[in-house]
Amino acid sequence: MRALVLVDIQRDFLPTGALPVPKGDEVVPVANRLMRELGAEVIVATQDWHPPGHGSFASSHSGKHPFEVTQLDGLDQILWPDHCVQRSAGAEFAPGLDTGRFQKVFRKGENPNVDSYSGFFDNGHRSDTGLGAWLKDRGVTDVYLLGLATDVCVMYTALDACRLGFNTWLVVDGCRGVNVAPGDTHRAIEEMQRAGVRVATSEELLGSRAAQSAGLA
Ligand code: VGL
Ligand code: ZN
Repeated sequence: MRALVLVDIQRDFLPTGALPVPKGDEVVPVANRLMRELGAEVIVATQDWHPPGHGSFASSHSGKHPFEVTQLDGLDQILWPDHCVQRSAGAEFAPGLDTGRFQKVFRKGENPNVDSYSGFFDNGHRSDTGLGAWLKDRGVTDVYLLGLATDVCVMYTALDACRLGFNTWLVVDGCRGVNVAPGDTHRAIEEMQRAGVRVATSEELLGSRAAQSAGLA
């Protein structure tokens, strides 16, 4: 069983959003096409969903600025601009994203004292969103990941998917990175590959799918 997992494709991560990911809007048509054409039995999305004043926001720490690093509950924490505040427009899914195909949405980042980059666990691996068990209950063995941002939430979601024993694919053209430091996206892809994540383009995945159903592969 295959699951398509769309990570944090939300307004605040689009180029006009509060925490802009360059070209983040370009993942929307890739996500829509894969939802239509990949034939994954399971389609889910994650949604960054912070309470106002979340501990990952620079504005919650006096004298700190976005992209500085601090400590939060014993963990290194990059401080971000306020983003994806619960029920705000910025937390909504990207315009044009075909959310009607989502079977379930897993929200993360609700605990004000810890950030949650992965769609499976918080950054301290203390609490669980339920995504792993939900996928396993449905017999999912293969996870196809795309979304925003490659070097933050997509990477941590992919590393956890591998650790949980899913065959994990990164749909590389369906992701864009934030690149707080230049080269972060490149390094993130290498780190995912070292952990066992396979990297493919949507064309490759759809091509092999077409070849399979035509009996050619
Ligand atoms: C993300 C930074 C802060 C992401 C979420 O979705 O990649 N990045 N919160
Ligand atoms: Zn966040």
